[in-house]
Formats: sequence, C-alpha cells, structure tokens
Amino acid sequence: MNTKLVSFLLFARNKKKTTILPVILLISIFILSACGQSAPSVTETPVSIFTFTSAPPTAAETPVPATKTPVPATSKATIVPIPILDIGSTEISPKDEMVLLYVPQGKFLMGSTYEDALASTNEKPQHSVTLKAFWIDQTEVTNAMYAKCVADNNACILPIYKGSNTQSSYYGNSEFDHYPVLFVDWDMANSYCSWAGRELPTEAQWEKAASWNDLKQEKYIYPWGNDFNGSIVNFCDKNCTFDSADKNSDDGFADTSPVKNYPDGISPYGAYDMAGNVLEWVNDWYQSDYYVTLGDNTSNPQGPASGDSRVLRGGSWEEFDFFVGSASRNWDNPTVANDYIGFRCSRSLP
Ligand SMILES: [Ca+2]
Ligand SMILES: [Ca+2]
Repeated sequence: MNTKLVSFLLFARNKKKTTILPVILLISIFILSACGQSAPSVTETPVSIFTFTSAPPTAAETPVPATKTPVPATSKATIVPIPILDIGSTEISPKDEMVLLYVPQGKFLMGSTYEDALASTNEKPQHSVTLKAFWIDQTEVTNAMYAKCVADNNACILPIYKGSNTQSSYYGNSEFDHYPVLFVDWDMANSYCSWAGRELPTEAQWEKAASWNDLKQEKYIYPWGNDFNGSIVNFCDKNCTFDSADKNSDDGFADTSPVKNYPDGISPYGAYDMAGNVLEWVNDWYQSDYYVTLGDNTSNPQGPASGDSRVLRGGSWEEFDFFVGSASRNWDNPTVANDYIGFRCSRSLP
C-alpha cells in the first residue's frame, strides 16, 4: 500500500458518514488505477454502494418531486367491511332526514292473551308472527318533514287544516316544526311514504317495532315494559281538558308534543311515541276478528284483502292509558283527517 492510499484512508476515517462514500469511490479509482485498469467514467452506471446510505441528499442530488405518489406499505387490496345490520343499526333517509331503525327478521308475539281481562276482544288471541327484516321510522312524521314533500312539486297535498286542537297556527309555524303532522287522511299518509321511498308499516310490523324485546324474546304491554308510567307518554293526563283525564299523571302536554320528547318511553328497537302523541295510520284494512281467522305461526301478514276502515295504532294525546297499549287496535274510515291522527313509515327488506 503506497503512501497516497494510506493518506486517503486516514482522511476517510475522520470524516462524517456523508463524506465516506465519495472517499470510497476515490479509493476504488485509486486502486483500479494502480492495477492498471481504467477508472469508471462518469457516464457509467453507478454501483449500488451509492444507494444504501440514509444520509440526506446533497444539493447536487436530484430532488424527489413533491408530487411523487407514495408507495403503499402493502400491495394488498383495500378491504371495505360490509356492515352487518342488527338491532341498533340506523340509516337516514335522504328525502326527509328521518332516522330509520333496523328491526331484524324473526318471530314475535302479536296481540293479547285470552287471560288478559283488560284487553279488547279484537286483539285476541295472541299469536306468533314471523316477519322479514324491515326499517321503521324512529319518530312520527313531523310538520317539517311533511312540508318537504309538499315543497317537492306538490308530491303531497297540504294538511286539510293547519291548526291543532289548541293551536290555530300549527302546520307551517316553525314553533311546531318538530311536532307530528296532523289532518292527514290515509291516502295522504300513503302518498308521503311513497314519496319518501318507504311505505306505511303493516299492522304486524308496527306492533313488533312497538313492543317486542328481541333480546329477551319478550312481549311488552307498552313500548318500555309492562307497567304504565304516565310521565313518559303523551296521553290524556292532568293537562288534558276531558273529564276522563288521568289527574294523577303529568306528561306536560294538553295537545301534541314534539317527537322524541320522551326518551324513557321508547320501544326496545328505539322508536319514539309508539304509545300516545298521535294515533298512527298503518297499511292494513281493519277486521275485528282478523287474528282469529289468521291463526298461529303465520309469516308477513298483510291484513284483510279489503275493508271499510284502516287500522290505527298506539293511542294519542286524547286517550286513556288503556288505549296506548301496543296491542290496542283502533280504526277509522281512510278519508278521516283530524287533530289526533298522524303516521310513520317503514321500509321492508327483501
Ligand atoms: Ca298529554
Ligand atoms: Ca304515536
């Protein structure tokens, strides 16, 4: 080893990492020159020794373009999880921003038992019904929601009267935007649900969403359980002006109440006001002995083929506790529109 080479090595040992590589190159050139070989020209392909260093680039190096696409850490395709629908799953309608609650498929108990002395004959016998999965509206359809349908090229006609029982200005008054729409007959309710991409629930869908505890496989008398509680449902309480009002209960309202006003009164699936506030149109024709003719262990019943009245469910602000039970059946001519009838929609799944 000649003295020039020794000098280079001593020089290189004292340099920082950033200078070692050029030094090694110079050494290589020196050795190759000493061996009588020609040094690599600057146009030759650089050897790999220049690529493993993690040193910061010098000003002379070509900068990496800022827009360079980063190389993904893995070449595996991105896996998009498929949501699994279950109790608690929700979606929001793009038409009216209604929150929809998922009700899984399965069997439930509908109606009241013969042993229930307080129950009406038309809700007996209790029978098992199996339903496909469906979505149910979280709340009754509100004035503001209904107004969206009216504003959409009159896809819905205006409520027949714009007042309520105690208010001369109700529909169209922003103070009551989030109260249930009133003065809609069955056809108007049906039209609204069609506009929203949904339909009126069947009587069976309505009752399952109102009163079936899927996790416990238990039928409730009221959405929240089996014991009446006059402070978590808008019925004819002490504020109600009728002689028959329950003077021992206070729900805070003599007329309709805002939807979602009673979070402690929701059904096991999370639906509000399935008891009280407004009676709700459902899809089925009414037939008093329908349950008797239907029998037990049926699937997706659609109600009688025809009739004179449509079924109404859940009781209202003007009724006693007796009629806000989830199995209670009411009915009226489909052309009726008044201050205690509203509706909600559902959407069946295949
Ligand atoms: Ca009330
Ligand atoms: Ca209701």
